[in-house]
Amino acid sequence: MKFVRFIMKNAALASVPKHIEHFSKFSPSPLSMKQFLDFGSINACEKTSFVFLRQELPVRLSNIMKEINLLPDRLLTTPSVQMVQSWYIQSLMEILDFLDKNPDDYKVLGEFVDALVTIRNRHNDVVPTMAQGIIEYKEAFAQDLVTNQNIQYFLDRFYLSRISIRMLINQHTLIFDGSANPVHPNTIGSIDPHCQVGDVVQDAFHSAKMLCDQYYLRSPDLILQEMNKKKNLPVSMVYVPSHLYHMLFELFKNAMRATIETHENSNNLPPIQVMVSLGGEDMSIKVSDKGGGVPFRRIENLFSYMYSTAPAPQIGEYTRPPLAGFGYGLPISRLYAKYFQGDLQLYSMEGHGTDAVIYLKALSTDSIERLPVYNTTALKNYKVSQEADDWCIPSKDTLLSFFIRK
Ligand code: W6P
Repeated sequence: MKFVRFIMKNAALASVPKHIEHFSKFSPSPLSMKQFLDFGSINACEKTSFVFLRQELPVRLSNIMKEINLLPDRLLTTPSVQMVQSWYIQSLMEILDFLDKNPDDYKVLGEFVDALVTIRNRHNDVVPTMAQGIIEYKEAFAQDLVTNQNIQYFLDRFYLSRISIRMLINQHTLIFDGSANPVHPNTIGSIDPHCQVGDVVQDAFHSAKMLCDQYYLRSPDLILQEMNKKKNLPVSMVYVPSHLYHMLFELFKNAMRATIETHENSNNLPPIQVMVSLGGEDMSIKVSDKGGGVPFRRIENLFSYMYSTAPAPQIGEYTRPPLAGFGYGLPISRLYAKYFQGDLQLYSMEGHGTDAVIYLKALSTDSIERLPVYNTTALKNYKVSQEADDWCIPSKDTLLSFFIRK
C-alpha cells in the first residue's frame, strides 16, 4: 500500500511541469469588485465559484511558477526558494486533484474548502522565507544595481500574485465555510461594501500609537479631516478593510517613528495629519508627518526589497524597534494599493517632513484586480544583462574623464 502511494505521488509529481506548461498558457482573469460581490450575494453559487477556482487558481499559480523558474540559478537554488517552490508545486497538485471531480457532489465542495484552507496555511510564511533566500543570496554575491532591479521586478509580481491568490481563497472559504455565523455580518467575505475609511484610519492609528507608546513612552496625536465631494457624509467605499488597515498601519508606524526621532529633545510632538478625500474617480488618503523628511535620492530605497532585507537579529542581540522603517512593510503596502488599480506614493521634503498618499479607485467598477501575466514581455525582463548605462557617470574630475576612451 505504502509502495503504491509512493509511486502514485511520484507519477503526479512527474506530470507537474506538463500542467504548468498547460495552465501558464492562459492569462489570469482579473475580477472586479462587483464580480467578487456577486460571488457572495444571496444567489451565490458555491458550485460556480468552485468551477471557476479549480481553473483560475492553477492558471495564477502556473503563471507565477514560470517566473520563479526564471530567477538566477544562484537564487533559485537557495534552500529557502526551493522550499517556497515546493509549496507551490504541492498546492498546484492538490487543486488539480479536483479537476475530475463532480461539482454537483456537496462532499466534493466541502473537500475543496478544506483543501483551500490547507493551501492557505502552507503559504503563510512565504514572505519571510523569500526574504531569507534574498539574505542568503546577498551574503554570497555582490549586490549590484541590475540584481536589485531584477529582484524588485520579480518580488513585486510574485507578491502581487500571492495577494490575488489569497484574496480568491479567502473569499471562497469565508463565503462557503458552512457556518451560518459570520464574524462580520455586513461584509461579503473580506470585502466591506460600506467601508468607512475614517474608521479604518482611526483603528490603524490607534494600533500604531500603542506600539509607539510602548517603545518610546510617547506618541504624536492624530488630526483627521475628511472631504466628500459627493455628499456631506463620512467617506465610504467598497473595499477590503484589512488591506486598507495594513497600508495605514505601515504608514503610521513610519510617520510616528520619524516624528519622535526628529523631536527627541522637544516636549511637544507635531501631530500626524490625515486627509481623506473622495472625488469622482479617486479616493485618496494623505498621511503627513513633520518628521524631518527623507532625501529624495533615498526614497526609492524605502521600497527596495534588496536594500531593506536585513538578517533577523540573533537571540540576545540588539533588537530593532518594533516600529517601522525596516522589512517589507512599504513595498508590500504599495502592492495592496496597486492590487485594485491604486497606488501609494511618498512626497518628502528633507528638513521638514513627509506626505504619504494612498490612491484608491472611488468606484467599485474601476476596482479591478491588477495581475501579472507570464508572456514574452515578462520573459524579456528577466533577460536584462549587465550592460553599460546610457547616462554618463557624474565625475568630480572632469579633466581626467576627458581623456577616457569609450
Ligand atoms: C518618513 C519616512 C516615511 C515613510 C513612509 C511614511 C512616512 C514616512 N515619514 O520620514
